Amino acid sequence: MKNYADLWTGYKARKSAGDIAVLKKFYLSGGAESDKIVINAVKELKDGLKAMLGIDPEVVYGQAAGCAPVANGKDIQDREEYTVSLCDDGVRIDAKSGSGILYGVFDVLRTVSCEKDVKAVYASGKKVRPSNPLRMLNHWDNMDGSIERGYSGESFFYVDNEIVIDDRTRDYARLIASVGINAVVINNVNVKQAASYMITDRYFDKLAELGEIFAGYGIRLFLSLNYASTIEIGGLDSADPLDENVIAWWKTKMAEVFDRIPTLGGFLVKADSEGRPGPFTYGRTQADGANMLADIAKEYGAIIIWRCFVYNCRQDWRDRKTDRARAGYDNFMPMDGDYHDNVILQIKNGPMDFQIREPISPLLGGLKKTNQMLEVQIAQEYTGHQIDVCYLIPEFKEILGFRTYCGGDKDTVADIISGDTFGSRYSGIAAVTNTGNDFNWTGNYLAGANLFGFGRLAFDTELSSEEIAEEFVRMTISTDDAVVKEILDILLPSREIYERYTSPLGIGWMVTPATHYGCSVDGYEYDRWGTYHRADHLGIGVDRTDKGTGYALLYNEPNASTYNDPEKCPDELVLFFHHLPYTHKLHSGKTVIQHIYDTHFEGYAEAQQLAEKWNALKGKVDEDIFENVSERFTRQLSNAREWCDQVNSYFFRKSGIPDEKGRQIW
Ligand code: GCV
Repeated sequence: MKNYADLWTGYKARKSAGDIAVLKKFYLSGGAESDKIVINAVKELKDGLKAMLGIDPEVVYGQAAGCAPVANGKDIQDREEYTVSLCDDGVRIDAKSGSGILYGVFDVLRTVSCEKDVKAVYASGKKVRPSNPLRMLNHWDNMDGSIERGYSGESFFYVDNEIVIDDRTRDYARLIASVGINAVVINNVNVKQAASYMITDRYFDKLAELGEIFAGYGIRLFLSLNYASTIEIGGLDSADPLDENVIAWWKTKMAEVFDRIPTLGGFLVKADSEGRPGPFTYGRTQADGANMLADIAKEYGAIIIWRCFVYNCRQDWRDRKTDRARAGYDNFMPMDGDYHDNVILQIKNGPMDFQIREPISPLLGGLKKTNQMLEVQIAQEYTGHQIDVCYLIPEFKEILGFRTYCGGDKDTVADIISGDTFGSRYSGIAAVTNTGNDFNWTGNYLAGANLFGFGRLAFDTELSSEEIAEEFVRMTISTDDAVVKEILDILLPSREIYERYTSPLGIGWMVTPATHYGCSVDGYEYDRWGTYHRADHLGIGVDRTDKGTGYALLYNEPNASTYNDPEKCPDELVLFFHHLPYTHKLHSGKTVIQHIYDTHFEGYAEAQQLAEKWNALKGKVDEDIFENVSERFTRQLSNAREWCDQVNSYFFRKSGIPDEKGRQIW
């Protein structure tokens, strides 16, 4: 008996939709029969179809006789794309690599699992090209087994500073490959203690084994790197990127690392951030640091992913000039074009830090000559700790759809990170993951929708939030139409509901310091982290206009003018950009203070409705799932009530303005 759930790779018995005879034979072309990814793909196909429909398909490699391919070789430009089509006596999957075959197989299994009509779905050939080259999960797992910002148990990669490889590891690779993930960083970006020794003989054998397991599912292994390894494990007294001894040390080290872990794709680096070491210590730029490592890694076909989350975390709260939101842009933009071609800048969104609502980082659409990827967070650090239901895919869709006006037709964030806008060699999207060793992997079973959804969206940014949520529900909870509808009605509005009962109008941050769960309006107000709401008895918000920190002007036009003007700025971001009186009228027609009251009362009431909806599903979904989510809802409601009452009371007491509707404020 496994001590973890199979989630969407559980493959329970399914009703056959339409004529399924075609599933008895598969023609695979593109990957070699002996390729371990193809071997895994075929096993998955056979296991999945057997469990769902009782079919044991025959698998034929190469061209099917009398069955013309829908897409020819020329059309298949990317090695991971695939085409699934039908022929007289079977299904064919055409690809250029084992990964393409694997993704095609998972496409078919998803179709069957969602009880869709196979013949209808693939009648005219379904060709899918991944939207993004890199589709990555970043684990913030520590080697002692803890997880920074983890809300679903301990790490399944580490126990007591040792790497664990077991059935769960293999099933994790299957699970994430099935939604299209092709890269994974297995250790926290805050690389300390034992993790600094990942690049030593102590861990090479296990890492090599892990890398092979992932490679069998088309996933490349990456490690977070301690920038000051030369000092911490190398015995040098410097980590200056221009120092010859430092460079020589890294040359020897990387030769050893790539020899011992041949599948390693490269490194993720958090430098000069929140106490982590970096090139600034030596008066060098971020580009100096990244390029030094990248030049050495290049020989091994590896890449350096360098985070842009560099800011002053020791700010004086009295200082109104320094603006944390600007920091990424100010630190990285001046060197656009200087980063070498195997460096990728990983840009956290938002520009502050994964709040429920922030504008898009101005580096996206600012940088034009640099490989870049977007970083989002499915670990619900500021969005409810996987206690509160918060389906994040609608937020990610907004980010991806944002027009940066960086020039040309292809100017959305999705265009940029796909590599299309600037013809980048490397690009993509990473999520700080929400997994742990809890039975259901993600703490709240419904948080699995974010893991599933991130992968699906990263693979195909055209998919809608609704489609993704529906696939998740059908594949993991129920295929009953009525149940599916109820759960979609919980998931789809959950992000906006969470936003309504927490921080208003883009201001963010009113969270309990350190844990980041629960309300504490002034928790960070007089602290060093650069995260302020600046509320007084007259108004609230941070002036980031040309008269304030100037942040709004970092955007391309017309975004800069829109954000700079409170009359044009979208309501949901207005306090991010402006300090406004409580009596300021929003586009909605409400005043700021009335908006605060209304949204908080509504958000709490809506959270109660979500819980009621879930409770009505008792007996209609698996008992374990029901109990898990039900228990979380109990905690969500008490959290939502605190947020509602504390925020409303705080602003009533500051402003002295009563609620127009006379509801109870404490
Ligand atoms: C991994 C925030 C989090 C930290 C995290 C950091 C980062 O500050 O609170 O836990 O550290 O972001 O993204 O590096």
